[in-house]
Amino acid sequence: MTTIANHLPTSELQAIDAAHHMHPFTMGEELAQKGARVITGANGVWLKDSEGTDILDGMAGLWCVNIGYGRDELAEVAARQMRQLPYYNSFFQTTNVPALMLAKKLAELAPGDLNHVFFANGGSDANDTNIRMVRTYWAEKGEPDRQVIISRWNAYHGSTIGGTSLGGMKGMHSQGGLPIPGIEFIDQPHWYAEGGGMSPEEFGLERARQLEAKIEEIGPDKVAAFIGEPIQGAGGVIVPPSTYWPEIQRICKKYGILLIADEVICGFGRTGNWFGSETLGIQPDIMTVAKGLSSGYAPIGASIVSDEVANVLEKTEFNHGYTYSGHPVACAIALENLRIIEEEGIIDHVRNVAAPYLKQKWEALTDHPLVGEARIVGMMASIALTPDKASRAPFAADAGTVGYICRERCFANNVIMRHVGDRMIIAPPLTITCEEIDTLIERARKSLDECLEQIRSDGIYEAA
Ligand code: PXG
Repeated sequence: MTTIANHLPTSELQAIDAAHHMHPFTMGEELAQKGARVITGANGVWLKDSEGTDILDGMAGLWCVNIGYGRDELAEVAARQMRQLPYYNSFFQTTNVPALMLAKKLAELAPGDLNHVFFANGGSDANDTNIRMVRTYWAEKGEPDRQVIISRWNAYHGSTIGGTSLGGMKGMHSQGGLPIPGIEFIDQPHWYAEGGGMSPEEFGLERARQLEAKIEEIGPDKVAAFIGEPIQGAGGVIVPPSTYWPEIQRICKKYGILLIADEVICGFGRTGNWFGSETLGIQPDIMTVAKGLSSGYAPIGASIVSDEVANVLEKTEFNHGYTYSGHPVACAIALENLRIIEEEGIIDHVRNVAAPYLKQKWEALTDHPLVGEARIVGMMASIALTPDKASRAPFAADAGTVGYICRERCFANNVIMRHVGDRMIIAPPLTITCEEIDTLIERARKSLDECLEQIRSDGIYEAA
């Protein structure tokens, strides 16, 4: 059998990594000098690196390991399925049992009449499916001019050509000549950074009404769909004002455009319900799911589609699909993951235990001199770092400079928190205990203290 060489010295593993492994969203040269941290194992909320250090994973991998690491049941289901049927496709009038059972389960769990599932390998390619699906839907309905999808600046919908185009990250668009034609953007509902003197409620309405203005500008008969994350994740855990989603929903209904909720981060318990759409009061026509669907134990994503959309698509051949759509091993793992979430009451644990406890500790971080606001819904949370709490001012230094320093301090203190610009974010495994939350907060506070000390001594503790 292949030996996975955990026994090599760290420096050797790092040298091989630097020589051959290209990392996503990473400055290769800088990482090669520094050496990547080599993660060799994990259990619960704890990662272990090649030096034997235990690290508290405040990000559940990349927002995905909802049930925590080290669940043998998933390994066993995977091995069993590999022996039974490691692969078969669902292209040519065939199916497999894990795929059809998972589709049924997702139809049960998803809100409203979202009863049909198109499988993908992750969130990006599920969103690629959505682009082609909504455009094909309108063409089949006899409205082929309805091609435009409206999204939001600073949204994240993945990193394929389609996903990057739907996302509103300008730094991503600039690499590869994106977005593709027919994607339009409105501003994000980010009150803390962009709300100025408005109340959050006024601001939420103002941002939602940009959708109506954009539809009128493009022409209502040319708009296919609107896409949004219930709560923006990669953009910085931006919780929209309470007025935002109801107004978006009203506008989508008024113009008859499809609403796509990108649940890749918000799904499977993250916000305290099965889906973020339930927490935020959204009734989508299509949901994108991935990540927590398998708790990251296997790559899998899906589009969950309404009866209306599926009924229209059913009448044509939708020339779309991936070799691994409905992969039996990934589907079997996802089914076992959903069983664990359900039978172990993990969403109740979030709602009744972990989220209320974390909320209290997280919001208390606003007593720290660097923290301007703390936002949290369920088990996704952010804090804004600021040099001036009263004015919500950004730092004079380039956006992200202080956030990066803080993230480096977290890394050194063996807790994983991400930074997005100068916001620090967490999304730990949903199974985290109160004791582990205490450890997380202790390490976060220590990192904030050290960050403050460093920016003072670097002379960058000042407002723009
Ligand atoms: N939609 C949303 C809302 C996401 O958060 C994707 C789609 C794409 O999924 P895949 O499985 O193709 O990666 C995502 C992924 C970060 C980070 O740094 C976030 C994601 C991926 C990688 C990094 O916050 N989200």
